[in-house]
Amino acid sequence: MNNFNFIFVFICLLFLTNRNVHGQCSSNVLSQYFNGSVIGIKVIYFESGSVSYMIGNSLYSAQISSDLFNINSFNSISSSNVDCSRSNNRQPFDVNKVSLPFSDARSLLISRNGAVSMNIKGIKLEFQLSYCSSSMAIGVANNSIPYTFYFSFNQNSQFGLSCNDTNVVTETPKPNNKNITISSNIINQWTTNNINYYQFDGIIENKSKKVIKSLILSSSVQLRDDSSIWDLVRINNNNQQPSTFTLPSYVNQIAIDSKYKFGFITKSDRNPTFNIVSVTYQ
Ligand SMILES: *[C@@H]1O[C@H](CO)[C@@H](O)[C@H](O)[C@H]1NC(C)=O
Ligand SMILES: *[C@@H]1O[C@H](CO)[C@@H](O)[C@H](O)[C@H]1NC(C)=O
Ligand SMILES: *[C@@H]1O[C@H](CO)[C@@H](O)[C@H](O)[C@H]1NC(C)=O
Ligand SMILES: *[C@@H]1O[C@H](CO)[C@@H](O)[C@H](O)[C@H]1NC(C)=O
Ligand SMILES: CC(=O)N[C@H]1CO[C@H](CO)[C@@H](O)[C@@H]1O
Repeated sequence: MNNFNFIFVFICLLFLTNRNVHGQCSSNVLSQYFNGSVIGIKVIYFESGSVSYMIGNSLYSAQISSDLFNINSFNSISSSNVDCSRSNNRQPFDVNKVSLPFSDARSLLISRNGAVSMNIKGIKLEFQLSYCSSSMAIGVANNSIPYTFYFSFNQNSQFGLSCNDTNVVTETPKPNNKNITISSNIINQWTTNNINYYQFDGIIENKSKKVIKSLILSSSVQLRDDSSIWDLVRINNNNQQPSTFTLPSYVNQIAIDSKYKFGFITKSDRNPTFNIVSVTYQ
């Protein structure tokens, strides 16, 4: 990790001396990233003399949103996180202080025309990217901080994980794929004002040979209301059907040999079907 700060200075110098930045953002420049592939995004910004560096992955999927939306836990690391534990040397960008800036899959939205909506730990920013090249863009947000975005078709994996990224893959599974199963069963039921309610436990089981890093599910489940699902996050608008769900941002992975549990309340006793829209393995 000792080289990390030097790499940072290098990245920052690259940014400051970058002469390949052309004019206004047009939809043509960014539209290549709206082709259904998972897009690796890196964000660098400067605030009060510190540098923050965020990485993660986003996706455009017509059924879900007209924007690129974040599909997994973006990681953020900052020069202001200093570690002094090793040999009493100041080490910025302490990997043990990585934070998860986004709380759901709508926290970083980028439109084809370069409109950005970003919600970092409850602070909402909306701005227009002002300069774009084919792989980078800069915009000054309404908190006066300039944000630089780097786009790539290579997916990012999280800080602090094994450096061997060769096996990060995102798939759109076939309907009869048995490697990931999603099942549910009723654990409680009650009647209020003559309406029957059913509480379900859901289980996602990874029967593949790989660690699941992120998942997008689609279902026509009719929830009691917007708050009647936990440990899954609905991406699209409440009344839109089918609904799309993702793992909450605090879930970094569905580990090897683990089952992931979620819960929900419906007005129907029929077990809903959850289909897998996409899955990212590492
Ligand atoms: C999207 O474009 C990239 C770069 O051209 C390509 O590698 C990728 O396969 C495309 N994805 C889809 C789903 O067509
Ligand atoms: C930035 O814009 C958003 C959305 O319009 C607004 O909610 C937020 O308060 C603004 N932030 C600042 C620092 O002006
Ligand atoms: C990286 O992972 C791949 C796939 O699991 C494996 O074949 C390869 O040997 C690994 N490389 C190293 C250096 O560990
Ligand atoms: C299930 O996972 C195995 C191992 O990762 C893979 O070889 C196989 O093709 C997968 N099956 C399906 C139906 O995707
Ligand atoms: C639930 C779960 O994690 N299942 C599988 C995930 O991937 C590992 C990889 O070896 C399998 O062993 C698990 O059964």
